[in-house]
Amino acid sequence: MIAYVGIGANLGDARANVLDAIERLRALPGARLLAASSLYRSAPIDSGGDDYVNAVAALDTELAPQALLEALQGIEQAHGRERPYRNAPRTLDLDLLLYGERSIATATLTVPHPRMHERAFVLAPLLEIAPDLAIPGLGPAAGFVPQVAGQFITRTD
Ligand code: PH2
Ligand code: MG
Ligand code: MG
Repeated sequence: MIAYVGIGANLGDARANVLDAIERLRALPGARLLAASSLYRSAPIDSGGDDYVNAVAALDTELAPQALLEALQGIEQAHGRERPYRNAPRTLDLDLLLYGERSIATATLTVPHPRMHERAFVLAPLLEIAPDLAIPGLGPAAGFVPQVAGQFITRTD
């Protein structure tokens, strides 16, 4: 199954944290890293603190969605992720954006990520590595770009 993972950080050395997360995804048992986007700097959306560093990775994985989620949470924990309040600044956030064409709604996991199409910090890196991608139930991801044109984001490398 092809899964897409959103990566974000705005606490500590955010750039180093995102690069390390990509390496940990590359090393993840049961998954193969197919692509990683460039790094982007983006203004916080519904969140305080510094600008974020964001990226998106594509994985080919045998892991079931819940197992993949737990693996992502393990990488967050390795970076000392704390959750003092919703959308608090974070050393590392890994969000399961898409899992194949599946729609998933459990107590712990909603896929597609419910706000991904409203966020330039997801769409820009996602479209860099998967320009023709469709979001299940919503249609082509590229179609949502005009609606996020007001959100500050810039590619950094
Ligand atoms: N993540 C959030 C909330 N707001 N803003 C930016 N720019 N980048 C993020 O990764 C981000 C956010 C919740 O996870
Ligand atoms: Mg998030
Ligand atoms: Mg998250």
